[in-house]
Amino acid sequence: MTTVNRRTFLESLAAGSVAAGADAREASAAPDVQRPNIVFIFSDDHAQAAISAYGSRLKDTAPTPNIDRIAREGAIYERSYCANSICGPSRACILTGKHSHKNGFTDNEACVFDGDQVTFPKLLQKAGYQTALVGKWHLVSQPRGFDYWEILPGQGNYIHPEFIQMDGSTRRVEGYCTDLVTDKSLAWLKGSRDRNRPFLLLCQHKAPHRNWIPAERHYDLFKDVAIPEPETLFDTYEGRSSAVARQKMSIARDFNWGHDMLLHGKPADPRFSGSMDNREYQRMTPEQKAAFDKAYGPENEKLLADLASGRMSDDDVTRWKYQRYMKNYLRCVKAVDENVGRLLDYLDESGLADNTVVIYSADQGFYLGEHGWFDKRWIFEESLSMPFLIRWPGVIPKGVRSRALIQNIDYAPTFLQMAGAAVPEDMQGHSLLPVLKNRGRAPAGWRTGIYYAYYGENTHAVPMHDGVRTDRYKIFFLPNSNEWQLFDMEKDPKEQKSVHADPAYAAILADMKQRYHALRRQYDVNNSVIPTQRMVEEWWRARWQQKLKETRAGRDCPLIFLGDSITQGWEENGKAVWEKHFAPVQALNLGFSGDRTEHLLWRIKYGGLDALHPRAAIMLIGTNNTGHLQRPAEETAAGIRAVIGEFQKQLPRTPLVLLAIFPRGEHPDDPLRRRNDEINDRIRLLADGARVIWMDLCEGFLRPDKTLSREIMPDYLHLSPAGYELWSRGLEPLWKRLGLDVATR
Ligand code: SGN
Ligand code: CA
Repeated sequence: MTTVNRRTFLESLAAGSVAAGADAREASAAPDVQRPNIVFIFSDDHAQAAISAYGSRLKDTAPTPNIDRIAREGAIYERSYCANSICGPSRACILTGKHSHKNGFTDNEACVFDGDQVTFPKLLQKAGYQTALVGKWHLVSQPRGFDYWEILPGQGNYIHPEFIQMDGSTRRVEGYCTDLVTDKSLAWLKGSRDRNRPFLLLCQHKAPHRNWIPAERHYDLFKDVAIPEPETLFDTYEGRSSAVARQKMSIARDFNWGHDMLLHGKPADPRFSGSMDNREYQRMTPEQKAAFDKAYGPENEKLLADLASGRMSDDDVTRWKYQRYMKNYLRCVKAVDENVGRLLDYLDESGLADNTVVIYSADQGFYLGEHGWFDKRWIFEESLSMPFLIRWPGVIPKGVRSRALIQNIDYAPTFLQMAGAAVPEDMQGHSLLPVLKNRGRAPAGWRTGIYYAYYGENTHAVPMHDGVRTDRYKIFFLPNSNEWQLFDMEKDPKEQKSVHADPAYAAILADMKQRYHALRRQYDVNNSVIPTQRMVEEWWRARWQQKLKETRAGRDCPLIFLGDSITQGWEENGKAVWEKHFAPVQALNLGFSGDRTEHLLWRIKYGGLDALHPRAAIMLIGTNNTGHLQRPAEETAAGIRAVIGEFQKQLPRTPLVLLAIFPRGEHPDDPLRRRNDEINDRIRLLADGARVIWMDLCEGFLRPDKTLSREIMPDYLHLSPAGYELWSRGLEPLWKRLGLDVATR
């Protein structure tokens, strides 16, 4: 066993020799190595612009001296980005060092973090670190890899929050969340931990997350101050995809009277919407409520009077909302900053500071009125960016400002390398050590672009998109509308105009598309295999909820049909045939128009199908992978393989009838028809004749010369009533085999 003292350990880090592999394992096995402690202070929705060290328009109004101290005594990263700009996904990226499609936590609405995965806390624990987690977690499953944890349930509360304990019980604690998370972190630091071993502490605040409830001591902060507005508060959304205008995160349109604006009662003015109350107020004691009302009451009264007088224009109302929002947000930040100070002070007093790496970060950025928005999700700069400030005495010199492109998937490998532990090969991020020890300058060979993917949610109606940010440009793709967007960040830092169609940018566009595809290849992104929902589309969400209700009712349903619009069409052109053959056996139609393999995959994963105990399922999927985005056959075939895998996971005893994708296009040499043929050639191999039964009905729809007729497929894709009759007949041989009592002709 080698013994390494702190100096040699740091020197070896600086020389880059402590990395993955034998050295690292040896080092981590040594009990007396002075490996650094890691204190990771992590807040929720804290935008770079609300940290004064970043130097934004708010820096003088709302300084953050304690957070800034980390930058002053260490480094601040200006090009620090997340991989997916929402809570759970960002946290999963951090824990695993992998993009969302690899760690499986793509969205906040359905995903549960798979705790069996390799995470950096588990590996640090194995390497001898004591590990602790306090505060917001938001990954649904219980934390693993921690010697001690105490977490907020879900989003948690600001006022007298509950904490879930390691034994699964929940305890309500009196006080203000940001203070309590720090109290508990300090208690652990001061408590019974082994002083001879290094530690990892994740101190994770709820603040400054919506609905922005300050600590009582900060109610009057910024009272008579006008918070500077961003230039784009009244963005008109011209020059960009129409999806940018359609989101529901607008200060003007989407704030609740109670929940966000902290007023009581119901708004009489139509420019205030949303009926959600301020539930944090309801958690307060009578004394706290009185203090709250005393602080906010007069301003509220004035607003009501001004609204009633008719004096306020729409823009005045938006400005008022902006001020109310920002003051509360910045008050929450103030408490975070004070609590960062408390932790830093303790590190000083206890003598731990010298050998402790301190990082301040947040799960994503946030819109502080830019584009007229609150919230995040978009690849635009304010929410793509994450704060990243780091202090590491002896390794990082003071006052470094870095413009290297870094990302949250880098944190896990960085922490592992700091601890001298091996970095698993399948982690997709890169250790930041070579950047940290190079005064923040990107060393040769460092990445020149980051990959980003947001998978779409119902909340705030931001559609799925993915893209790449390089030093100068940003490109992204919106699959729902099949649109590219391109921004020149140097000429248009506020991202006001997409130049994707500007001939002057043709070469840049081509280059950025190439980078986009290259990074997707590098990270192994095949959207056909990534479970994806379409909640942003209202009709899809309504159909999903309706079908989920039917499934959950657990009715006797021997037969289900899984697919896209061709399957959904049993409710339209196929209705007569369905009524005759399938309605009598209580079959269930789970066809969703426009679905691709990734959507069906998501529906099977989260659809509760096991409640139905079906005797068989008939699946037709894939033609939209071909039609919408001309995906390569092998990607779609992999998607179908994934769907089958998920189906078998959910319904291990139900045979799945896999239909060859129906022909499309009038002629046999139609490129999309040929693409489908190619997919069929691949997927027929997935059948085993028992659990997966292959059925190719294609010939039945074709004329002898292999052309399609308009009588069968009026648009050469969807079936006519006669087409559904043919489909039903084609299935007839199955019924006996599957023991189903479907009426035949
Ligand atoms: C809640 C908020 C949203 C926010 C999401 C995700 N609504 O749903 O505004 O985008 O959390 O936030 S609220 O009515 O509950 O305030 S995240 O930080 O967890 O990603
Ligand atoms: Ca968040």
